[in-house]
Amino acid sequence: MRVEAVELHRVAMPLVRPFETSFGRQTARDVLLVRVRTTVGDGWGECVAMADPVYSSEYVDGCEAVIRHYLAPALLAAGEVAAEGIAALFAFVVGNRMAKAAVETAVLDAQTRAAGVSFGEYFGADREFVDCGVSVGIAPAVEELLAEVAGYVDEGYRRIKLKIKPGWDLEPVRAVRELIGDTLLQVDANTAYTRADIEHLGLLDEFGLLLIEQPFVEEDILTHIALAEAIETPVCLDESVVSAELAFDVIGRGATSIVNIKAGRVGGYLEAARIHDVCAELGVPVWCGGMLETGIGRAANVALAAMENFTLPGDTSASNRYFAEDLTEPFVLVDGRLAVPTGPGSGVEVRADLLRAWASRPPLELT
Ligand code: SMG
Ligand code: MG
Repeated sequence: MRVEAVELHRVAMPLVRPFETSFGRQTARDVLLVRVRTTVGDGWGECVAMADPVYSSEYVDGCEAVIRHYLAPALLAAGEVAAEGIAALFAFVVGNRMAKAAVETAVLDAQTRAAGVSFGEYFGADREFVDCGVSVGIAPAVEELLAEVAGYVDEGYRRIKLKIKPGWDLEPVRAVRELIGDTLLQVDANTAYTRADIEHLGLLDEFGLLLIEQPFVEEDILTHIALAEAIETPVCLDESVVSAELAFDVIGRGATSIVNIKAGRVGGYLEAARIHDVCAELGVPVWCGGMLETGIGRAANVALAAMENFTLPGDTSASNRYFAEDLTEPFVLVDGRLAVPTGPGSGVEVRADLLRAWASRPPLELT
C-alpha cells in the first residue's frame, strides 16, 4: 500500500478524576491522533506522549513536530510501505519512539483492516479476554485512597497498582493491603527514589507485593540490580526498557525479573511484540502498561495483552477509569476482564462527532 495523506488530530479530554504520580498531577489528556489515508483504506494511531516531558523526554507538541517534519514526509515519500518496514524507514530519526509508534500503529491499522485481520490475530494472540488491573494515583490522604481502591475492587479489577513516592509509600501500602486482603497489589515509583532508599524500599517486602516498578531513574541500571539483590519484592522496569535489546540486557544483568511493556515507550506494537518474545524466551513474565489511552490506543493494548506471555494483569482498565465518554465504543470491565476486539485492525471505530466536538484545533493534513 501507499500512504497518500497523514492527518494529525488534537483532542482535549478531561479525566473523570485527577491522576497524580511522583512527577505530577494530570487532570486532562491532550491527545495526538494520527490518521493515515492509504491506497487500501484508512488507519488510526494514538500518540501516548503526555502534554509535558515529565514521564519521558517526549511530549505531545514535540511528537507532533517530529511527525510533521520528519516521519510523515518520509512515509509519504516512501512509495510502497508495510507496517513491518516502518521501523527501518524511521531509523534515521533517533529516539522519538512515541511519535514513531503512533504512525506505525496507524499504518498497521490500515494494513490489517484491509487484510481483514484483527490486531490480536496479527500478534498471534489467542486469548479472548484479558485480566485487568488499575493504576491508582497518589491521593491527598490515605482515607481518600482507600475509598478509591474500594471502588475499583467493587468494580472487579483483579490487581491494584499504587503510585508511590518518598513520603507516600509504607503507610498507604499497609492500609491498602489491609483493605484488599490477598488481592494482587503492586507499586510504581516512576523513578522517584535513589540508591540511598534501598533499605527503606526493603520495608515493602512485608506486604507481599507482586512487584515494585521503576524505583530509580531510567539510566541507572546498577541501582536496580542492587535493589533486586537486596529485597524480596520483584523489581520491574518500565521507563528503562525502550527496546528488545534493552530488555535482553537488563534481564541478563538481573535488574528486572518482570517487564512492563508499553508500545509507545518502545516505538510501536511490533517492537512491543519482540520484547514479549525476548522475555518469553528468558522466562520473564510481562504485563501491559498504560498511558491513559483513549479507546484507540486501548484497543491495541488489549490485543497486545492477549499474547501468551502477558501473564500478569495489565494497566488495561476500562474506558470509564479515565473518561466519561470515550472516542470509540467504550471498553467495559466484565468480571475483571476486557474483551479483546475481534474486528479487522484495532477493531474499534473512531467517533467522528466527538473528534470534531473535542478537537483543540482543526486537523492538520500532510500530503
Ligand atoms: O493507562 O492506566 C493507565 C496509566 C497507568 O500508571 C500508569 N502509567 O508509569 O506506568 C506508568 C504510568 C505512566 C503514565 S503516568 C501519567
Ligand atoms: Mg510505570
